[in-house]
Amino acid sequence: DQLAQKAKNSKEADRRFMQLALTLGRRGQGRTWPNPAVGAVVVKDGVIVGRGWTQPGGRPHAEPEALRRAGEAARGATLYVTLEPCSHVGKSPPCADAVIAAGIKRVVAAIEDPNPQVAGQGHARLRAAGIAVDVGLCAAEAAFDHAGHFRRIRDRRPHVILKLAVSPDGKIGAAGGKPVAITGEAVRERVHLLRAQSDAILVGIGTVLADDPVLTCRLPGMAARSPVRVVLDRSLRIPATSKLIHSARETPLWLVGSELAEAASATRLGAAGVQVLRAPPGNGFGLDLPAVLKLLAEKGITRLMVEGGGRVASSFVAADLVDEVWLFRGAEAIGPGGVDALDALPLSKITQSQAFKVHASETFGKDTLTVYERA
Ligand code: AOF
Ligand code: ZN
Repeated sequence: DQLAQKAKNSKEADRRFMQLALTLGRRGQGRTWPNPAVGAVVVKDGVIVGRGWTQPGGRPHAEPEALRRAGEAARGATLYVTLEPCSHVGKSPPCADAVIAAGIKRVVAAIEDPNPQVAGQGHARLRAAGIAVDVGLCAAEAAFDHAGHFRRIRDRRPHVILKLAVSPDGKIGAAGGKPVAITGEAVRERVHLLRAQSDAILVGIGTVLADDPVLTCRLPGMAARSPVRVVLDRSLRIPATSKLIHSARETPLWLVGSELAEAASATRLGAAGVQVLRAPPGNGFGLDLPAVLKLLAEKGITRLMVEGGGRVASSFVAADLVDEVWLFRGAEAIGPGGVDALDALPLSKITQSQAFKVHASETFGKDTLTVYERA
């Protein structure tokens, strides 16, 4: 039983160190694209000797960061990493080689890298060098955190996170589209953090015309973590006076117009520092939504937050392009005549659907958050 107890303890320790690696990896979310935000921890004789995460822009990778901090202590140590160490010579040398050179004895990886240039070859390379490799610890959590990377590699589109803030009666605005406060300050802060953890944020032109939003992350000290702002603007009619246009030189603004939109508008917008992308016409705000997502993935976006309005939200849900839903619920009803969260679709398309299951729940004072993921 002593042996059994020892094995149990070491399993628990493995889990604890992997949890730390996952937490570290999340630090990079929203700023490592097109690369995944990986976390790594080096442990020697039960003591953490190095921690690392993928750096802004996607390089250096997590493992060399953790190994650099561990220095000589990495010799004979265990490396916990949230994604298979890479084996390809990309813009950086293979992490697997760095792990071998550092003298790591055992690697615990949460999940294999779906990138065809890696796809098991990183682990194979480590094993060939005599390193013990365990794969699969906290795999579900790693898959959730790396959903953007997986989706982009496998389906050539970003992982789509739909954020909705609704009243108890399922509305997102008062009669006549008048904006109302649905949720409180704590929710606002959480939403801004979610923006920072996203590569890009998308709204429809209707929201721009109605609310004139900025869509940046305005948490103290985190302005630089604002996502790329994307507007579905089929005929390129965004007002030159909008806050989005005014801030386009500080925080990237990409407008998606239809292939039919006037070239003159595109030229004018380009001069204002805006990038204009062209998508074929379709039925998501007049644009072909799968084509829009493909364009964004080609530009490197892995995690896309969709933040309104109701028509954009419903188009994404109807096209089955939503992977994760952040449903905030406020405490006060809006009453008849209010604007429905999903336009013509009932909210039960998410809350009562076989397609989604609850991933997590949280409360923010009187408000609540339920996160749904694909079932
Ligand atoms: C790792 N650790 O922290 C990350 C990895 O263009 P490169 O050379 O930077 O390689 C990018 C690929 O490396 C990326 O598509 C993904 O497969 C992997 N990302 N790998 O070992 C890391 N971010
Ligand atoms: Zn690497």
